[in-house]
Amino acid sequence: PPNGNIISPPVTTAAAVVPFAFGEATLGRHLARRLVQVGVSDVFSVPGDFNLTLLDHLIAEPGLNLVGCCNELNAGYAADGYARSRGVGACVVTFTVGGLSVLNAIAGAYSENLPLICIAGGPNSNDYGTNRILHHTIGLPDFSQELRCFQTVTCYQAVVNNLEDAHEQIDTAISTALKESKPVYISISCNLPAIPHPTFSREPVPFCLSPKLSNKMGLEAAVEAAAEFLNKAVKPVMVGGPKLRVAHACQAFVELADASGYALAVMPSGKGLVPEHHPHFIGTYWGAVSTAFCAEIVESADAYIFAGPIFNDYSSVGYSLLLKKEKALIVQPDRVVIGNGPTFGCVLMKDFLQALAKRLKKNTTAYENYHRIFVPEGHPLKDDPKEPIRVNVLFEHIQKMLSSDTAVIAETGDSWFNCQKLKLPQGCGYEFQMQYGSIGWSVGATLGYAQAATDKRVIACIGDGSFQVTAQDVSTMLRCGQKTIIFLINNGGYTIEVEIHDGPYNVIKNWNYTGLVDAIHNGEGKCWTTKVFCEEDLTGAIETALGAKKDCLCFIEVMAHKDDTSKELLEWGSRVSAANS
Ligand code: TPP
Repeated sequence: PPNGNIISPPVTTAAAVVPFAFGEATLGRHLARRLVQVGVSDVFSVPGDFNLTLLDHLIAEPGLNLVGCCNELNAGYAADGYARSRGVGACVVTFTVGGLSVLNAIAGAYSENLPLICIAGGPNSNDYGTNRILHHTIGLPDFSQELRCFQTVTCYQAVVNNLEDAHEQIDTAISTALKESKPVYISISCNLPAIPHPTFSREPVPFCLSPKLSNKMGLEAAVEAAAEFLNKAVKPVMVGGPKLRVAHACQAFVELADASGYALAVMPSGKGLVPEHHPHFIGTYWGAVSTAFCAEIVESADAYIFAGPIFNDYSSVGYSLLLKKEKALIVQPDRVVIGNGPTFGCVLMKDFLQALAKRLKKNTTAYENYHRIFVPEGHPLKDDPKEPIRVNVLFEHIQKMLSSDTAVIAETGDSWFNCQKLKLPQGCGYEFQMQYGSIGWSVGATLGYAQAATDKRVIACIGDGSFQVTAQDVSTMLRCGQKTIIFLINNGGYTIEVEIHDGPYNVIKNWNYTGLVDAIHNGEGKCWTTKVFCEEDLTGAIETALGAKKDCLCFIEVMAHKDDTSKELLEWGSRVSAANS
């Protein structure tokens, strides 16, 4: 695959699971086996009395590892990070207090089209229909509050409070998550996980998913119309968006670029889904904050294919993109829209791109012109290596660390802009949460991603404000023996907010971040921390992280000036601010 995080649909196989011994065909084991069958081998959880028996049955499943997290929000973020690498993730929480705590992470996974199975221990099945008041609720005889909250952030909800329907409910929930690429909610009554039932076969019956198919006539008509539209263009370009992932169309997108010769750009939120080593690659298209010469080529094209875009206020830089609808061919996971003209529904992106590749005339004009006019970006000025570190120097060093054996996790904040400019080598993973942008996401997501992508060393770039939200789960990274390198950028505030609209609320209390991580480490697990004040410190720290401490979680606190931002953030901030007012 072009990049590390380009995943195939989860494989459903019965090979990984073994027949249950007599009496083991319980609801809990059935659920555990189903998780393993769809590709989940780690479940992120926080225990509570409504889910304890369920957890017993999950850990009894040989292929399943339970990862205890410090809080439910991080467990949800970890399942999100895991799903980005594995194609599906799962977390287990307790009734309402756990459920409401994980909601924000589930909403984020929804926004990123991630199949995430959120399992909550629920009330005793005998309590349904009574007017009992349960603990962990707000004190009303109503068990539905948690469910009602999940209805807005999941695509399917199953309340399993009887054994007769449990098999069907669980299978429908899991298959819906995979089909829709969205989170689902499964509540399991706390008294049921240990009970066997004839519907839970002792044999590992495979999990079946019916594939989505394109409408054949619609596909042909869409390809015909698109070919006509594009073959008369003089300098067409292609731009990949974030929904390439959910459409499983990354490879088809590249094949189209190969066949057509078109220039290839990526939207900021699609970074990692389009190969940056491809000869036609021209950079990130992000309006006024695009990488050098990319916006000029895209906006001056006479036709552009946007595959899986999301145009929101942030990706459109405060609605300032210079695009024209009549020049655009928009390909979404299941539909194609051509200019101001027709829309073709029930057409899958992957099928469409593959069929279109056979119909386009070769046109290399835009890409060749990009090469003709392109002047490479400069390098940061050389300072005395003992001068206070500058953020652009930091990222120049991070760039050199990247390879197919690494993956970058970028937290919301100036890291969005600094990481966006990293040129990803083939196979280097890249993840961030641009649509939802919930600060603190990266700590949990790093935990989950590293747990899933054991072949990669994760490099997380996290601002101090974001880290303060979810720092605890560095603890779980250590427990799991992860070797992530965390760059904590200590600039004393919420800098991205400063550039949108400043006030005293954007200054945060300074922490001793390495001291905090040392306290969490507490002598258990492999951990190395250091503070970096100048370039010389940084080169030393990176050398150690990649050398003597390569088997450790390495936490590098970079002391940056509070006004040291990327130039893209300054430009983007003023445009978003104008759109907000
Ligand atoms: N709360 C949540 C959960 N998510 C948010 N996005 C915000 C608040 C608003 N917000 C967006 S970015 C940001 C805040 C508070 C500050 C991030 O600061 P930091 O992590 O230090 O990164 P920097 O901007 O300094 O690079």
